Amino acid sequence: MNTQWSPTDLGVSPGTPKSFHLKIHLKSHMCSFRIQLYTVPWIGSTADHNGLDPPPQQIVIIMEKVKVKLCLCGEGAVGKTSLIARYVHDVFDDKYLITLGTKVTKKEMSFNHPDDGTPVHITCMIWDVVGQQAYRSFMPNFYKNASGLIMVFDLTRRETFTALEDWRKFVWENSGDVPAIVLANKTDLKSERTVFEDEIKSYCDSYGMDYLLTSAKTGKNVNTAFEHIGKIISRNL
Ligand SMILES: Nc1nc2c(ncn2[C@@H]2O[C@H](COP(=O)(O)OP(=O)(O)OP(=O)(O)O)[C@@H](O)[C@H]2O)c(=O)[nH]1
Ligand SMILES: [Mg+2]
Repeated sequence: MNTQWSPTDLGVSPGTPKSFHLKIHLKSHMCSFRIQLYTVPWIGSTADHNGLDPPPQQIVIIMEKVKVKLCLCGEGAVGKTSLIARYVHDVFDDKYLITLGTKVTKKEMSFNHPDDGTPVHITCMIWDVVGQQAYRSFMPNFYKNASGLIMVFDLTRRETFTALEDWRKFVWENSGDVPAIVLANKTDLKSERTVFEDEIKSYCDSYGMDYLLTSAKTGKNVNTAFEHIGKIISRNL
């Protein structure tokens, strides 16, 4: 592209970065980019800028694909880390290893846009956090700027379902009304189930949230769940 712009044409003051969003509909898919414009002093010799005085400013354009922040919440040992591991690496481990602090996993997501069906590609940063209540006071900022939330409970432990409301309040108080879905996990443990679908539906309906019955162990509905929240996020990009 040979177009030449001066900093003023672009509304950029020298030295001040200006950033904005650009949605590009390429031939077959949509990519969302964050663009940053910087002006920097001319580095070449005087001859390079035809003897102009003062030397022109150079404009540097930095384009990077938008990263969305997807957070998980829910009580300890409900399967948050296992769901991420199943989705990102397609693995499952029976051993329980508490998540200490936070862990962020990057995943490129591709799906069709829920409104117009065009293929969408986003970079998703998946934030996993310890579910044990004792650690909650350390993480009020964890959910800041989240684009989406996955609330997880364990179908075999009723108290993890009732605790979802506390989690919802905690997250929404700290980061606003983040679009959320509920995952009823460990559906493979059929005989140990203590929470049933009508209660889950009634809870989710009261906040306009969708829910899915999942199993990190068998993989049931795991990809569908992440793709579903990805689609909800893409509507807000
Ligand atoms: N049967 C069965 N076990 C599961 C499932 N998902 C997770 N588990 C097991 O449940 C235990 C806890 O799983 P984690 O993924 O570590 O739970 P977590 O929610 O990340 O726990 P914290 O990090 O403490 O918040 C582990 O032993 C997992 O193997 C599932 O879908 N079915
Ligand atoms: Mg964990």
